[in-house]
Amino acid sequence: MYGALHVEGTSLASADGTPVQLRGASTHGLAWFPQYVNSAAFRTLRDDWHANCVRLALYTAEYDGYCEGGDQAKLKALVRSGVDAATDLGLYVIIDWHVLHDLTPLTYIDQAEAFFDEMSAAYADNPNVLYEICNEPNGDTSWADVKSYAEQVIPIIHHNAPDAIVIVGTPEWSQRVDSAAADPLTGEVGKNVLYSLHFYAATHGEWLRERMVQALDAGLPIFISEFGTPDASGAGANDFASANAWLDLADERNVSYCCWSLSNKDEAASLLAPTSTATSGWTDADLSETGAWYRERLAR
Ligand code: IDC
Repeated sequence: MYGALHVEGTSLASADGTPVQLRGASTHGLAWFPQYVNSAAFRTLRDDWHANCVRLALYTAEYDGYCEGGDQAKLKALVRSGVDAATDLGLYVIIDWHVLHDLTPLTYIDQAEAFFDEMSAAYADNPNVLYEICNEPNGDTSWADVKSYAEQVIPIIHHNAPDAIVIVGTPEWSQRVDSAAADPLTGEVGKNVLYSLHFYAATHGEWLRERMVQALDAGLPIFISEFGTPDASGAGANDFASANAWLDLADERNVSYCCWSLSNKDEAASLLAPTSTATSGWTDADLSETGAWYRERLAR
C-alpha cells in the first residue's frame, strides 16, 4: 500500500517520507484460532474495516506454544500462509513472537534466533513484513535483558533483510517505554526499530498515556502492537471511553496499532461474537461489542 516502510522520527514513513499509520487487528494465538488466518478474512478487514495491517500472534509458551510442545512445522506453515495472504492483499503483516508466560525472551532465545533467521530469509524481499521479536516481557525481566536479547536477534534479521522494521517489546507487559526511551538501541541494531506499548483500556488510563507522550517527546518510536478494550485479563467490561482516548492520542501522534483479538473466544476483548461461526465476511450480527466499535472507529 505504501511500499517499503522505514522509521522516521517517532513513527513509520513511506520511502518518500510520507508518514504512515498502520491500523489493524491481531489474531488470537495461532494454534487456538487458526481459522481466521485466511485470505477472505483479511480481505474483509481491508475492504470492510479499513484495516491496513494484521498481526500474527505466535505464542512461545502456553498451551500449544511454539517452544513448549507446539507443532512447529504446522505453526510456521500457518504464519507463512498468513504472511502470504496479507501480502497478496497489500496489507502489512506483523510476525509476533508472543512471549508471555515464559516471562523473558531470553528463555527461548535460541529458538527465537532460528525462527527469525528462517522467516527473515524467506521474506528478505518482502517489504510488507514487520518482525515483532518479543510481545510482552514481564516478571523480573529488565530493559537490559530485553536490550541484550534484541542486540542478539536483530543482527540475524538484518543479515537477511537489512532494512526490516522490527518491533521490540518493553518490560512489564510492554508498558515501560520510559525505560527504552532512557536507553534505546543504538547504531545498526537501532535502525528501523519501534518499541511497543500495550494498553488494555479498562486497566490503563491517563498515567500510561502520559508515559507514552513523554517517550514520544523524547524521540522514541512507538508501535501499539496490541491493545484491548476491556481489562488486562482480556475480560471484564469494555471501556470504550478510555479506548477512544487512547486511539485519539495514537491518531494525533501517528502511532500505529492493532486490536486484540480476531477471534470469537467468549471474552470481552474478542472482535467477533461468541455465537459467530463465520471466518470472513462478518455481518453486524457476527461482531462483538468491541468488533462493532472498532469497525466504526476505523471507518472514521
Ligand atoms: C490472553 C487471551 C486469553 C488467553 C491468554 C493466555 O485473551 O484468551 O487465555 O492470553 O495467556 C496480553 C497478552 C495476550 C493476552 C491479553 C489478555 O499479550 O496474550 O491474551 N493480554 O490477557 N497482554 C495484556 C493483555
